[in-house]
Amino acid sequence: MAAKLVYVLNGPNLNLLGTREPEIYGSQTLDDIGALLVARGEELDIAIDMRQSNHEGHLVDWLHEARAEGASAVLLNAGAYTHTSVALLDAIRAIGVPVIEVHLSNPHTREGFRHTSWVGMAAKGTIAGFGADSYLLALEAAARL
Ligand code: CA2
Repeated sequence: MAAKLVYVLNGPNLNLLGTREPEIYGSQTLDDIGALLVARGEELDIAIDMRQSNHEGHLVDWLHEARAEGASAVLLNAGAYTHTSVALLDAIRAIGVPVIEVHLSNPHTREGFRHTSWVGMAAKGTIAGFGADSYLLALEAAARL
């Protein structure tokens, strides 16, 4: 059994990764990124539990579950809910597990509505703009917490 457990939660439309808009989000699928995380997790002695949902409430439930399961950190790419969801902000504050906000793109170089992050108001930190590597860099950060 691995020494640590890290949840990797992905929000709406990220199931489409690798199929559309590769100029913004890259050509790797979410499964490709999951495989990279599992491989790096093995080296770091971290088990990865990665999920995606298009439904806000699922993400809230999974944040609660991360706490119940004793996860040491959560990597969260909440997709567009990043910019709208007080429910995710409240959940992150409630669970007491460090959440690392992850984005493939850099929202600050994009439309103004992406410059506000409710997730970021409660996150331990944010890694954005490095494509699939954002997830791997966030896992490195989680390993050092
Ligand atoms: O850059 C990121 O990771 C985002 O979280 C992606 C979200 C966007 O709303 C955030 O502002 C930044 C959008 C995810 C949509 O994913 C797609 C993937 C492939 C094709 C179309 C959408």
